Amino acid sequence: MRAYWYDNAPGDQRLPHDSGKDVNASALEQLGVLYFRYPEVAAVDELARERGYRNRDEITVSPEKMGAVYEDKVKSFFHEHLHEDEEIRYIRDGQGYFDVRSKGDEWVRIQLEKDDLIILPPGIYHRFTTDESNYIQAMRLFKDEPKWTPLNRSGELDSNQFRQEYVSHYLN
Ligand code: KMT
Ligand code: NI
Repeated sequence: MRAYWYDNAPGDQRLPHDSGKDVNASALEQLGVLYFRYPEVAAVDELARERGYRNRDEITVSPEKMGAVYEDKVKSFFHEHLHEDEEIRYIRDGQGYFDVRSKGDEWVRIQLEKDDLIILPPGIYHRFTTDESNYIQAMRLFKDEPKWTPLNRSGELDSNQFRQEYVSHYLN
């Protein structure tokens, strides 16, 4: 894992967009973003028990796996959104970027690779993209009935209960 301020330069979303200014794990924690490195899947089972993630599946994002819809999928993952539940991703192969909004509403880019696990809290605005390798495989963990429909950012969404709880907890 490496996190840094996104450079906001034009160009493909899959480029690094690296400003060269790092963001450390404790700054991520202040945004409610938790990061773990788990070379052993057993540690993930333990985390899942502790936090009540009773279900999981695997997703591969690549042109080989997704075919013609790949480019559209990658664009849709990159629309800024939130969920009313945690988003938990355990990277099994390849790499990719999660971008999360900072307190000042700037993008922080989080580069993840194999054995990285990230937990995004409910209500945080974020987006995802593959990198130039166009390949990532991830385990998605979730509770019984995940509310992980992406809700795209809008003025109206600011009054969403989960958004308001996130703001009052982390951004004040
Ligand atoms: C998401 O929620 O953006 C995804 O599931 C993307 C693939 S998981 C790395
Ligand atoms: Ni999401």
